[in-house]
Amino acid sequence: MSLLTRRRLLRRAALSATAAGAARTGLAGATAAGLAASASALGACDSPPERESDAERNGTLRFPPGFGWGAATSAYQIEGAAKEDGRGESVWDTFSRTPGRTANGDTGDVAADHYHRYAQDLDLMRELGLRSYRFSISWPRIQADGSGRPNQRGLDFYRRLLDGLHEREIAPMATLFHWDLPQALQDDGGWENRDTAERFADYADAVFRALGEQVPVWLTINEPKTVVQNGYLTGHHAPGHQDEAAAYLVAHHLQLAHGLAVQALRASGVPGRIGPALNLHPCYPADDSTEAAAATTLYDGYENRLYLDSIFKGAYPRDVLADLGPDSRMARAVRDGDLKIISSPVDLLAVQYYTPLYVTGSGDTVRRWPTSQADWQQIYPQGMYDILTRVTRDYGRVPITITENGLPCPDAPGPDGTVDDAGRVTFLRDHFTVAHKAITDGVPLESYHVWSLLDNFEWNEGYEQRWGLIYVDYPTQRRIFKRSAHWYRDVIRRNGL
Ligand code: GCO
Repeated sequence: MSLLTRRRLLRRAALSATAAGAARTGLAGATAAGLAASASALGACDSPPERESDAERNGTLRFPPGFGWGAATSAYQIEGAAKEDGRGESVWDTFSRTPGRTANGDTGDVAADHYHRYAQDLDLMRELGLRSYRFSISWPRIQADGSGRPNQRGLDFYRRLLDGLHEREIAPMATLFHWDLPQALQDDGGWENRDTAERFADYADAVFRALGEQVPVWLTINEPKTVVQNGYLTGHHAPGHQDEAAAYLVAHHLQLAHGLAVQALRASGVPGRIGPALNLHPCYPADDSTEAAAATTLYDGYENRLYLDSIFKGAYPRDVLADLGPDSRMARAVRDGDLKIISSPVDLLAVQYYTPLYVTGSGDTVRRWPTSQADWQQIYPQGMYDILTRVTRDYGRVPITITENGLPCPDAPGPDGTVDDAGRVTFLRDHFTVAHKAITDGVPLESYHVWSLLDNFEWNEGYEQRWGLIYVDYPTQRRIFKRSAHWYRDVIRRNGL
C-alpha cells in the first residue's frame, strides 16, 4: 500500500472517529482556516437574510421545457415497517441495532413510516408539484435472503407507489440498490463475494419483469464509492469494516453488479432507461505546489475516475491500480470480460453532488468553504458546475440527471408551527443557478432531485440531521412543509428562478 493510500486510510479513520461530535459542533478537526469557515458555516442554516437573486427578481433563469424537477429518498431511510410483509433483514438493520454504531442508537425500524403513509406522501409530492420522484427499492423486501422467488407483498408495495405516482403525473425513477444489502448475502461475504453481483443481477431481473412497465428510468447502484469508503475503509457505515484490501475488491464487485444489471435490463426486453448513480467530488489542489497537483490527480482517481472510467471507458484508471499495487485483491479479482460488462452502454448518468475536496501535497484534505451541519460538506456551488462540465468534456454527452443535492439543517418548528429553513433556500438557489449555467454551457442536464423529500434516517447520524424539504415530527409522524418546500414549489411552477 502506498504512502498516500495509507494516509487516506488513517485520515478517514480519524475523521469517522470524530464524526459524531463534528456533526454537532461543526468544528471538530478544523484547521485555523477551517475554523473561520466553520464559524460562518453555522450561519449557513441560520436563517440568513432572505435575498432574492437578480434572476429571480427579473424572472430570467428559465430551465428547458419539461425539466424534471424532483426530490429523492431511499428505502431504508424512510420506509420503516422493518419486519412487515415478508421483508428480510439487511446489513443496515444489523448495523443500526449494534450498540454504538448510530447516533442515539437510532435505527430505520420506523423511520418516516413511509411504508404505511405513502399515499399521504404522494399527495405531498403533488402539492409540491414534483415532476420526478427518485426512490429506491428495498432488496430484502423483494428477496428476504437475497435470492429466490420474489416476495409478492414486497412487489405490491412498489406497484401501489408507482400507480400513485402515475396517477399524479410524477415520473418515477427507481434505484435498485441504496445500501440495504440482504444480511444473508453479507453472511456469505457480501460484496467481497463475486456471487453477490450475480445475485444482484437476478434480483434486478425479477424487479424489471414485475415493475418494468411502470418505471421509465432505473438507477443501478447508489454511490458505490460510499459503500467502499464508509462501509469498508472507515467503517462508519454498514457493514462496518476497516479493511482497505477488501474495500477495493468491493469496488470491483459493485461495478460488476452495475454492469450485469444493465445487461439484465436489455435482455428482459423491458423498455426503460438505465444508468449508474455516482457521487462525484471535484478535487482541487490546496496550494500551487507540484506535490499538491500530483496528490490531487491521484485523489481524483479514487474519488471519480475509479467509477467513471470503468463505466464510460471500459478501463480502471492506471494510476489508481498502480497505487493499489499489482497484487491487490481488486487487481486479482478482475477477470477477462469484466470491464466489458461494466462498460455496457448506459442511457444516462446520475450525478450526486455535495462537496468539493482540496488536497495538499501530503495527500491530506483541508477546508476552504463553510460547512453545513454535516462536517464533511463544504458549501461550494461552483463545484457542481465544475463536475458537470468536466464529466461532459471527459466522458461525452451522456444525458445527466442530478439525483442528489441538499444540506442538513437543525430545523425546528417555530412558535407559529412553521419551519423557517431560509439557509436551505439560499443553498438550493445557488446550486440551481450553477446548474442552469451548466445547461447553457452545453451540459445535457435533464432533471434535478433535491435530497431529500422528507427528513429521514441519516445513516450513522440517525435522526440528528434533517435533510428534508418537508419536516417530519417523528413522535407523531406529522409532516410540515418547510419554507424551502414552499419556495421550491414556486420554482417548479415557474420552471426556474
Ligand atoms: C447518499 C445518500 C443519501 C444520504 C445523503 C446525505 O447517497 O449519500 O444517497 O442516502 O442521506 O447523501 O448524506
